[in-house]
Amino acid sequence: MAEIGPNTRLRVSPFYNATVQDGVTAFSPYNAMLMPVSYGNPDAEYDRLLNGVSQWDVSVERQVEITGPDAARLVQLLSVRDLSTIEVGKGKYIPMCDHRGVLINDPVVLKHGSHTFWLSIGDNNILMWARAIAAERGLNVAICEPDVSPMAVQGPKAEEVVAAVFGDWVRALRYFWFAPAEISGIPVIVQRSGYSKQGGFEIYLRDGSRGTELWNIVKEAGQPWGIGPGNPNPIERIESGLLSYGGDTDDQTTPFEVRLGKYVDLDLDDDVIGITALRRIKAEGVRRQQLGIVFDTSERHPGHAIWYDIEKDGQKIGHMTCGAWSPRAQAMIGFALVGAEHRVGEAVDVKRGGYRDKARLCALPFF
Ligand code: THG
Repeated sequence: MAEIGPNTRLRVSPFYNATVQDGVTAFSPYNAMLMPVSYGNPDAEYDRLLNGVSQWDVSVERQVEITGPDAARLVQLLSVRDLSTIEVGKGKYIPMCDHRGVLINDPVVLKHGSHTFWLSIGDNNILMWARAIAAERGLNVAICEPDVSPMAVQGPKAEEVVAAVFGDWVRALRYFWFAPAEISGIPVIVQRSGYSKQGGFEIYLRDGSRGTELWNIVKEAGQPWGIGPGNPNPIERIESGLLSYGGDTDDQTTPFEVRLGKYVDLDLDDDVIGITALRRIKAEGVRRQQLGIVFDTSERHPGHAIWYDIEKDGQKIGHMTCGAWSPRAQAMIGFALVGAEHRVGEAVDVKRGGYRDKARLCALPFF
């Protein structure tokens, strides 16, 4: 088997050595880094996330730091969600669009002060985008990628572990709120957040030279609750209806098509990038929608759906953008990106390689 490993164009996570020590078996490229995606035991990794606690290297969630007198202005120009009421110390999930209203990222924004923000980004170059927009609009800001690397601690026992490391004050943190902290002199930000619906925290490491230390502190503290390594879980996130930008979206996808319409504020100023396009799209009618899809057979298929065609009565109506065997549903499930005229309950076919599987459209989330 050929190898791909860290090099000058594939940056190393501060937790890389720790994840290798913990038996990582597969990576996926993301923001020019390697994200661990398996430790070789998918059933245990899923079980830990649902019933215990799981530790993830998500340093690929890079931060774009925007500071300066026009920082708040720039962040609002980049986001189609209204940020006028966001408080210092709180995060918010914000769709970002290009001038066509097409989704280009769905970061979590963290407001550190009236002139300091981080965009915690998905897989796309927002550093370059933010700098270009700032320059074109003549804004007084500084933009950089700081030395910050998130680690997620997710699952019903995550709070016990994070409280054991940082103290009981973390129990009072509300959803998406964050605070600076330190452990053994390692500077971090602790936030109640994360890419799962099982609860938990993200610990943003602020000194990349201390990744192994931080990883081992959390691992040690989590032993009483059976902590183990994991990653943004492909099964749980489908069951929970969490969007994967770039996985479930293409170069035409608007926020309306993928259930992010509730985070779009159409009465924002016209200079917010994408907002005039989104108003027009909304008025003309949205073409596609994201629904769930569940296979009729309870047979467990290997592999993942990669934009399999979905047909109804022999006509192509869209794509299955992701899929997994769900232990909770005891069925193959996934997301369907189909024409807006289709309805929950409709019977469809999925063309999977040489096979044709019978399936049904359903509501999201599954759980
Ligand atoms: N955490 C942080 N940064 C991130 C991610 C993260 N950057 C990249 C990627 N993940 C961005 N994508 C998401 C997708 C979903 C959520 C967060 C980031 C999320 N969504 C909730 C939901 O859809 O129910 C809550 C949204 C809300 O109510 O505001 O949490 O995981 N730091």
